[in-house]
Amino acid sequence: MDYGLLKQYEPLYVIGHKNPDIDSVVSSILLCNILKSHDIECYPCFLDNNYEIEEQSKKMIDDCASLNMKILSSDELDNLNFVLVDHNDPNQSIGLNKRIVWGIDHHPNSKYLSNIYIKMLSSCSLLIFDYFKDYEFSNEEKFMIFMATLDDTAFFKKKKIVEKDQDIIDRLGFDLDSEELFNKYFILTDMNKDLKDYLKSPERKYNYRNIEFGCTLINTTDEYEYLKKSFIENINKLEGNYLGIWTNYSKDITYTYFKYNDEVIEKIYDYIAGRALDIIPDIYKYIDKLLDTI
Ligand SMILES: [Mn+2]
Repeated sequence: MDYGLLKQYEPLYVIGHKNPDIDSVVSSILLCNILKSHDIECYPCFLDNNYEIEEQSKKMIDDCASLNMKILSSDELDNLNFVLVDHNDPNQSIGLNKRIVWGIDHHPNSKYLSNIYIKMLSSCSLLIFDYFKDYEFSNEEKFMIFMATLDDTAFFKKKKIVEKDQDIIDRLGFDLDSEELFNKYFILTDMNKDLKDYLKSPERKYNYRNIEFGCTLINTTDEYEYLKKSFIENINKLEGNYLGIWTNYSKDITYTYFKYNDEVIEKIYDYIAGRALDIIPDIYKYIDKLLDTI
């Protein structure tokens, strides 16, 4: 890490993605703590719109971190120097053509930026913990990382990802019952709400090789399995491309429906699949195949 180079761009504004989750929040706090320990002026920040923290993350943040984010207004972004955490597509935060000095992320590469360090670990917080080996993380910081990793891995239920990172997670030193924490914090999707409303306002938007698609996640149980059919029908009716993800936590199965050019492709994972680390890479591969065979 070239701290001298980063110092030339201070003050740095460290920012996660829109609709931030605990991983975006914790990653920006941690990275600022680390950079400050190298005498670099920096601030964890949010934008003044679309930075409402997700409900489940809010509960978890309350129990592990103190929020002290700088709020930036959308019209002052052009003159600031940014560091991105927990995303590598600037469309998911400050927009294109801003001054992005560096970044660290655990999502598949959107290929918008070349100066972002990307490695596909369970959470960006965990990646920061593993990457900055010369920094002495406090117990509070380690607990924040543990909580962010719990959230990003559906409380370690995304087994494929977690197994790969088990050694790093163990180094945090928390031997807590993840099932108990799942029951305490995990919020299933409210199925009393109209599914169409969830689809109409996708929580995340992707743009890969000029193919744009919104994405909605439904986290539910056997009780609402009967609604899956209408979920798929509604995806069919949407305009444009779309990725619908339906996870059944009674059976630990994830169903994905990718609508592209008026066709819906179903892919079923016989485990709880992670959006960032299992599903999106498969979608990107699918898009690559489509575009490269034309
Ligand atoms: Mn994350």
